[in-house]
Amino acid sequence: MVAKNLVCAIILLLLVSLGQAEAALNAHYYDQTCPQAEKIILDAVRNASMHDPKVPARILRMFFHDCFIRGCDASVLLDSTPQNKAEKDGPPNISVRSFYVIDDAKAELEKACPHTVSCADIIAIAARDVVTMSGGPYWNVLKGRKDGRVSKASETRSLPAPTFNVTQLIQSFAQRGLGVQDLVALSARLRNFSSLLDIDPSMDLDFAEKLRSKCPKPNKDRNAGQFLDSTSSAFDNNYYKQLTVGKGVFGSDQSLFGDFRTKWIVESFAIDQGLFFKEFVNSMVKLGNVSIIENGEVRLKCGVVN
Ligand SMILES: *[C@@H]1O[C@H](CO)[C@@H](O)[C@H](O)[C@H]1NC(C)=O
Ligand SMILES: *[C@@H]1O[C@H](CO)[C@@H](O)[C@H](O)[C@H]1NC(C)=O
Ligand SMILES: *[C@@H]1O[C@H](CO)[C@@H](O)[C@H](O)[C@H]1NC(C)=O
Ligand SMILES: *[C@@H]1O[C@H](CO)[C@@H](O)[C@H](O)[C@H]1NC(C)=O
Ligand SMILES: CC(=O)N[C@H]1CO[C@H](CO)[C@@H](O)[C@@H]1O
Repeated sequence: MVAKNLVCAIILLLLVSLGQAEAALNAHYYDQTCPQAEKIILDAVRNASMHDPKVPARILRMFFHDCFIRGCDASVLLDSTPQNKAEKDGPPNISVRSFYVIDDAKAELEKACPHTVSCADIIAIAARDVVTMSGGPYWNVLKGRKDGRVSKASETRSLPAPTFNVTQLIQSFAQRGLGVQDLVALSARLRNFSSLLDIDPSMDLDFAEKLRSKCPKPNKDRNAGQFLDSTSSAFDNNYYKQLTVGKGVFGSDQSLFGDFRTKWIVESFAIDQGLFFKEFVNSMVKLGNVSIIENGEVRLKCGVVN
C-alpha cells in the first residue's frame, strides 16, 4: 500500500514537472481572458506612432533589449529605486524612450481585463505591430510570458555593442540560443532607422522627417489606419541591398557583408524579400522565446513590481 502510494506520488510529481516544462507560450493565451488585448495594444502603438515617428524603431529595440537581458520578462521596463539602478538607467541610456507607449497600453488593459496581460507580452505584441504597420510581415505572437522582478543596470553590459565584430555578435546571439541566421535577420532596420542592434539612435532623424511630412494631420484624417500607408515601404529588405553595395550605415553592419559566415545570408535577403520576411518572423518568434520565466508575475504597472 505504501509502495503504491509512493508510486502514485512519483507519477504525480512527474506529471506536474512535465506540465511545467510544457508551460510554453501560446498564440491563444488570452483568447478567453482578454480577447481584446491585441486590439488595445495596437491602438496604443498606432496612436503613439502617429505623434512620434521614432516610436516604431524604439519599440523594436525595446523588445530586443528586453529579451537579451534576463529573457523576455519586461525587466527593461522596471524603474530604478533608491536601492537599485535598473536597466533603463544602464549604459546605453534608453531612458524616456517610448516606454510610455507600453504604459499606456497597460493602463487600458488593466481597465478592460485587470491583472491579466503581462508587460512582457505587451512588448512582444507591440514589436510585431510596429513591423506590420511599417509594411513588414504579420505573425501570430506567442503569449503567456510572465514579468520578472529584477532589473539591474549593470547587466546592460551584456548587450551586443555597436563596436562588436561578427565573431562577438555571433557569440552574443549564441548565448541566447540564437543562430547566425537570427543575427542577420534581426539586424534589419526600419528603413533609415537604427537597427535593433544599434544603441545609437542618431540615424533616426532622416526617416523621422520623411514620415512627418507624409503623415496625415490627425484631426483632418478620420482613419487612424492611414499610418499604415504612410510608412508602407519602411520595413523592407533595402538594408540588405545597401549592404551588398557597400552602403552599410555603420561599420558593424557592413562587416555582416564582409564575413563569410554572414555574407551569404545578407545576399539571400537582398535578392528575396519574401525569404527575408519569413526568416525575420522566425527570428522574432525565437527572440520572443528567450529564457521565458515561469515564476514571474503579471505586473499591475510596468514600471514597478507588484
Ligand atoms: C487611441 O486613440 C483613439 C482615438 O483618438 C482613442 O479612442 C483610444 O482610446 C486611444 N487608445 C489608446 C490605447 O491610447
Ligand atoms: C541619460 O539620458 C538622460 C536624458 O536624456 C540624461 O539626463 C543623462 O545624463 C544620460 N545619462 C548618461 C549616463 O548618459
Ligand atoms: C573580434 O574581436 C575580438 C575581441 O576584440 C578579437 O579577439 C577577435 O580577434 C576579433 N575577431 C575578428 C574576426 O576580427
Ligand atoms: C521555446 O523554448 C522552449 C524551451 O526552451 C522550447 O521547448 C519551445 O519549443 C520553444 N518554442 C518556440 C516556438 O521556439
Ligand atoms: C541613411 C540611409 O539609410 N538613408 C536611406 C534612407 O532611405 C532612402 C530610400 O527611401 C535611401 O535612398 C537612403 O539611402
